[in-house]
Amino acid sequence: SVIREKLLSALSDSPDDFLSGQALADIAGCSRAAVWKHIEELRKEGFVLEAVRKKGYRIIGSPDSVTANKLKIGLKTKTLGQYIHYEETVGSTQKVAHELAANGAPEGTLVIADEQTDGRGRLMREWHSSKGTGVWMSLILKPLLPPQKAPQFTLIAAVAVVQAIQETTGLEPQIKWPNDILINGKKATGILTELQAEPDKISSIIIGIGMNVNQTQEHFPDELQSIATSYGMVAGRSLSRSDIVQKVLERMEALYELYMAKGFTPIKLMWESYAVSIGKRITARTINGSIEGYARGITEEGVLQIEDDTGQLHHIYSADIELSR
Ligand code: BTX
Repeated sequence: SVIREKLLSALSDSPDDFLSGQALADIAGCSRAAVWKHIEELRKEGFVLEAVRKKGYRIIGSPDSVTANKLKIGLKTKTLGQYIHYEETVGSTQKVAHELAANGAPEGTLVIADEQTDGRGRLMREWHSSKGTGVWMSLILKPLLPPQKAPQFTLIAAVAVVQAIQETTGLEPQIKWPNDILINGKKATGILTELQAEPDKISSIIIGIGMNVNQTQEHFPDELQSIATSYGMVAGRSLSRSDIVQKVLERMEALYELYMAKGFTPIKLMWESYAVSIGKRITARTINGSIEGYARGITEEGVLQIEDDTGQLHHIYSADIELSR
């Protein structure tokens, strides 16, 4: 609710001072009784609000949640994440975002959940999304662009995520084309870009981002034990999911603006600087078979270029890649 948002931002702006019930009522534009009710609701969400007679309220703790209330405190974006649709448990945030987008959700709408029971990767593969441990989110963008440009958004999002991880954790993640973010060689994040489009124009791009933040080894099922990791496992401490989401939204907004103003070239340079496979010998498995060779780079369109042993250059639009040994 708008009132709760106003209360939280007032309390968060002055963490050391008490704000009286009347002051909060004035700020939020409601009665003192309503303030009290909203404070109770916020406590249920996990915020720790101290109340002292004759002094008022102050905030002394907030949960590691990714609710709309929590994410909006201190969020420094103009559009991305200004509308937040949070659900505690959802099948897939992609599905919810598709529905919202089809029903006119504005650009920058964020769908986020504490848990997904049917999280999806590419080709309908499963994305493991355990409760309270990661960030499972889908962002709706509405760029005025032809549909062919959509795959570039996977790469823009990857750069945004890498920069956000660097800023919040000091870790140095790497990107594996097209959509994996690796830390210490293990998958810590996946990105899935989907599209609603007319023949010549994008209606909505839905960028799904799954970030493993605070999982420990036991959270991952057997088949992921050797390939998956979380930021927290590598950093050796538990991390604030909401800080990471805010940073991703901020970086994404900046990169999106840069992209719309200057095109893909500046993003491509950043992307290549984080890419693990460029210059290395790789195998790309596509639906039409495998190609082995040296990854030479990506094109202006975000297409991967591989040079095989005969010197022929292949353009890879979609594949899973593996570093050869
Ligand atoms: P992908 O097809 O590149 O990767 C899927 C593969 O990654 C799986 O087959 C499995 O081997 C592995 N995997 C599954 N879960 C995890 C995990 N938690 N960590 C590491 N590896 C894993 C990647 O697809 C794109 C994933 C996007 C997920 C987001 S979450 C929010 C949004 N909603 C939704 O349903 N999907 C997106």
